[in-house]
Formats: sequence, structure tokens, C-alpha cells
Amino acid sequence: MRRKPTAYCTQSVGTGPSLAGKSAVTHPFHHAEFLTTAADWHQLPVDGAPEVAFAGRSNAGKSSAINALAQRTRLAFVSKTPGRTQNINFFRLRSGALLADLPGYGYADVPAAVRRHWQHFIARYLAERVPLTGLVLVMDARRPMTDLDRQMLDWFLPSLRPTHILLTKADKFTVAEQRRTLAGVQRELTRDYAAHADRIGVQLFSATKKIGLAEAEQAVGDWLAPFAAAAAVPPAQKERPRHQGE
Ligand SMILES: Nc1nc2c(ncn2[C@@H]2O[C@H](COP(=O)(O)OP(=O)(O)OP(=O)(O)O)[C@@H](O)[C@H]2O)c(=O)[nH]1
Ligand SMILES: [Mg+2]
Repeated sequence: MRRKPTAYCTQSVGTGPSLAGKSAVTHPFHHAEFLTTAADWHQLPVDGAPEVAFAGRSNAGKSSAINALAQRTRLAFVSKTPGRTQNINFFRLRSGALLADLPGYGYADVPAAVRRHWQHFIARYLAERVPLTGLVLVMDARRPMTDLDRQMLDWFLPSLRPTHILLTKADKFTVAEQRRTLAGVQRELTRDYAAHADRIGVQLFSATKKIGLAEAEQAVGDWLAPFAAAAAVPPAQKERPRHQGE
């Protein structure tokens, strides 16, 4: 049974069934380690561990969000140059669950053939990837809900799995601007994604100023809580070691 997130929430509540009564998983993202990188479908991890994907526009702050959650500075590559994450990079959590750092979209300088490859791959990944448990959609709070962000939602939501939107770089805003932005996105979701209301959460976030960290940890941790018992399961078959960006 999967717990429903609070609709358009700024806070998630509750836990998965296996940990009911305890306060979810304690820091489920600490001790994350790089696992492998995938440039194509056949390179995706095959062990079936549940995974959470971080998607978003190029330079939105996906890798920074993963690092902030994992409390590591250089787990996932962060770069001022857009389009640096070219592959799907996988990180393994102590529970055995995976975080997948997807290549950013919307970067104009990417050759058309590469863009087509990734559009096709990401569309298939979001729609068909069996272990995919939830999607963290990272948006720069200054430019939320672009057409490509909506495209991600349109590919993913029909799978009936939960999405949590991080409006990141919130540190660039005053508190009043933060509130306005969050309310605007909530309104847009209510208007355009009402059918999926119980599966979409949204919150403010900042990797640099650690805004909304506990909230994000709870939202995503809740998706993985039913699988936390995986920590007791023997480590999955090792992937061939590859490096980020290989
Ligand atoms: N001020 C501020 N800057 C941030 C934040 N998160 C990321 N950045 C900056 O934004 C830039 C891009 O961050 P990344 O985490 O590499 O973004 P990404 O989405 O992984 O980028 P690609 O992998 O290229 O798609 C870097 O210069 C980061 O330092 C944040 O919360 N606040
Ligand atoms: Mg990145």
C-alpha cells in the first residue's frame, strides 16, 4: 500500500505501513554513495531496488538538491555550466533504495540528436521504469512550471506514482516572494492537474541555504519508507563500476 501525499502540500504527513508509529526513516539520504551511471536503457541498474528520480531543467539545481539531502558536498556533480549531467547518475542509499539524477532538459546548446535521444529516453524512463517509486521535479523558483516541466508531469502522472516539486533557489527570494511563488504554483496545479491532486506535493527549497530540507526529506522518505526494510536485505548484485559522466 502506498501512502497518499497531502495534495499540493507544503508538508507531507504520515509514514508507510512498515514504519507506522515511528517517525518515518531517520535521515534516509545520509550515507548515500555513487552507484553507477547510465547512458541508455540497457545500462539502468537491474537489481529492482526502488528508486526516486530527480528531474528538472538544466541548471535548475537537481544535483545540488541530491547533495543537500545526502548532506554531501560533492556526491552529485554541480556545475555553473548548464547541461553538465549528461547521463542518469544513480546513488545508493543505506536502505538499498536508489536516487537517480536525470540529465537536465531545456538547454539550447545541446545538439538536436542528443536532445531527441534524451527526450525519448526520459519519456520512456518516466512511463515504464518499474522500480521508479516517485519523481522529484526540481524547478528554479524564479521560473517554475515551464512547458518542459509540464511535459515531465504529463509523462509521469499517468503512471499513478507520486511527484514532489521542489521550488529551489528560494534563497534568491524574499519571504513574501517565496509565499507568492508557492501559492502561484499551487494554484496552477489545482487548475491543471486536479485529477492528480493527491499525488503531487510542492514546497520551497534551497540547497545553499538549506530551506525546506526536512520537508523534502520527509516527502521522499515517506515514499521509500515501505522499502526501508531493504536495509536488512543482502546488498544487491554489484553493478559494473562506472563513473559519473562516463
Ligand atoms: N542560490 C542557489 N543556487 C543554487 C541552488 N541550487 C543550485 N544552485 C546553483 O545552480 C547551479 C546549477 O546547480 P546544479 O545542481 O548543478 O543543477 P542541475 O539541475 O543538476 O544542472 P544540470 O545537471 O546541468 O542539469 C550551480 O551553480 C549551483 O550552485 C540553490 O538552492 N540556491
Ligand atoms: Mg546535475
